[in-house]
Amino acid sequence: MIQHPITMAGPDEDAGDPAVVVATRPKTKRPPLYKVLLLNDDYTPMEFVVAVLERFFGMSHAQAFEIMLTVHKKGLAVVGVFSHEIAETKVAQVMDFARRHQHPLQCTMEKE
Ligand code: TYC
Repeated sequence: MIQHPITMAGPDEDAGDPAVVVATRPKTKRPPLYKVLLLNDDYTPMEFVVAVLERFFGMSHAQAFEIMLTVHKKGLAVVGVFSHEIAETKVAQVMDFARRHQHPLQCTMEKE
């Protein structure tokens, strides 16, 4: 590497020099968010899906019914957006609740 003899510093020439201050940007990257998706199937009763949305996603009965119908018609819907840890917990809660009631309901998450 060619350096101008007057203006450029050699390797680590400024190291520890109290007069050299380098500006830094405090880069606070927001943590990624995850969509929780509910998938349609032919067997899980509509009322069960409504109950899931009320219980685990804090929806009103009307809201839950509306989202359930969207999943039923479109095949899937986003039912919430959360941090990785919360999304993982929601998915586990839904999958466990469905399994315990012997319904094939599927719930997954994906990075937004
Ligand atoms: N398709 C189901 C039925 O007709 C209802 C259903 C809705 C199932 C949403 C799953 O995520 C779901 N009984």
